[in-house]
Amino acid sequence: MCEKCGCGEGEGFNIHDPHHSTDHKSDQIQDHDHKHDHGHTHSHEHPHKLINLNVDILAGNNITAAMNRRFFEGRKVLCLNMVSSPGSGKTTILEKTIGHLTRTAKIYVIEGDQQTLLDAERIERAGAPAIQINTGSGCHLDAHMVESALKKLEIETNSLLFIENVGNLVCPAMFDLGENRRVVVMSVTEGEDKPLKYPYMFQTSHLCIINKSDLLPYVDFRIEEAMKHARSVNPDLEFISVSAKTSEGMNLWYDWILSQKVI
Ligand SMILES: Nc1nc2c(ncn2[C@@H]2O[C@H](COP(=O)(O)OP(=O)(O)O)[C@@H](O)[C@H]2O)c(=O)[nH]1
Ligand SMILES: [Mg+2]
Repeated sequence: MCEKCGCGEGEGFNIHDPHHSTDHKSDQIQDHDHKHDHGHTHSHEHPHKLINLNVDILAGNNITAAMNRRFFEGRKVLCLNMVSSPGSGKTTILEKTIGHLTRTAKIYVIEGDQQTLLDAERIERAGAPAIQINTGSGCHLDAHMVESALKKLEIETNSLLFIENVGNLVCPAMFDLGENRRVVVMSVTEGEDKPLKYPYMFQTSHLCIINKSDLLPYVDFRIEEAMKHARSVNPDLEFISVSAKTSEGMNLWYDWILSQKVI
């Protein structure tokens, strides 16, 4: 996890508003100061130092996440953090969801990727305002990045905010963004063992969407087996099986969103 790969040490990140795409100088925010003039060498450092640093980073993240959560409460915004491995269908699900729910609630999206504006552009084409955060070499969004994006989005009350996290089943599990619910998307092409291999993501999620059900005839994926594995790490996890391509099951997802009591 993050204390091993060092991703929590805070890279600079870029935040883009596709509405102002002519602004080629898009705001660049350095989220952590990285001075290393400790005045001593590192040769005798105790390995505990690495662990302490990560505790501090997560504590700082949690404070900002709590502020984000208060912001959502104050505006009656339902914030859903969508997490998955790359390519499981998060953006496709969001495109369909925007098309279906946009008359019911105002919808906003914060997109997280290491590079490119591609997903934010897809979301804007689907009809929702989007802010793209590029994390550079970073492998997750953190609460501070979301706080920065919120300042740009000007979210109305009683609305719906989706955060599409960086595609990664490991590090995003560690970072509370202040969301109301975490939704993990797995697709039937990824293998039914993923909840066992990446348990933290499934432990910290409220809903598991199993996507690409249209491909079930072509892959060795047993939905019941995947659900059994996921329940073994999180007995409270809810499940919805969908095909974002054919829209099969998508009504259950829309109903689930509207049943969440925040909006
Ligand atoms: N067959 C099938 N393909 C899908 C489905 N959902 C997404 N895809 C495809 O999977 C690929 C990755 O989708 P994308 O939404 O970009 O995934 P993300 O990386 O999680 O945002 C794209 O080629 C999509 O068209 C689905 O339900 N069925
Ligand atoms: Mg995407």
